[in-house]
Amino acid sequence: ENKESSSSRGALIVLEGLDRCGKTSQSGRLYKYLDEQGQSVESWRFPDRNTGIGQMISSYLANKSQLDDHAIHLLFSANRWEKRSLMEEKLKSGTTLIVDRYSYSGVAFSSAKGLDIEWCKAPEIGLLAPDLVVYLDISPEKAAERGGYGDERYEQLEFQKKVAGSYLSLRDSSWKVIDATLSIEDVEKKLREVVLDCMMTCHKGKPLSQ
Ligand code: DGP
Ligand code: NA
Ligand code: NA
Repeated sequence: ENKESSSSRGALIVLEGLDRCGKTSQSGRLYKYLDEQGQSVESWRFPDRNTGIGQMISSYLANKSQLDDHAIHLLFSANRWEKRSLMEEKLKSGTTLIVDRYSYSGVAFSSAKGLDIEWCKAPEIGLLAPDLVVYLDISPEKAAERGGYGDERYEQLEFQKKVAGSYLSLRDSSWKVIDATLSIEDVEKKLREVVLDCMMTCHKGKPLSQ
């Protein structure tokens, strides 16, 4: 393999967590920080609601359309697949991607509905493997107290409790877990630490994998 290109590629950094855990503001802050450091970095999110598939997902989440649980699961997955080649291109050209939700959301949310977990994982196989997964940890009860909760289909306490359980069973020792109930600044600081550590050490020399 070509050592040079694998050591100069960007890092694939994924943020996961329950709704209202603060992922979106933290990915914005992290993006701004890395960008100001002169890094080549982009902030992405899934679902990407801008594509045709993304618009179907968005309409489903807003309760404007109904879909079979398996069908919506596959649409979420397809939404990641349609961005895969661009993702690979960006990473290979040296751009670090901060991605707000990825395959773990797919598996956690759909298996929380009762779908078989192995069935949920299958369509994610072959997507690019993250270099770092950061889980912003908050209890479903605390998340529910935060503003804006309840606007979309999945933002309900009982369902989020199930999602939390699914995430717990998906987590492995490589995930970095940050207490999302700390102040915004403290979460930001801890996030920077794990991300800089990954960018300086863990993804260096490691080829992109699936
Ligand atoms: P967000 O834009 O991050 O608020 O995500 C929208 C909602 O969709 C949120 O409740 C999490 C959920 N979600 C994200 N990705 C997936 C997925 O792949 N499958 C399912 N079932 N739900 C997902
Ligand atoms: Na949300
Ligand atoms: Na689903």
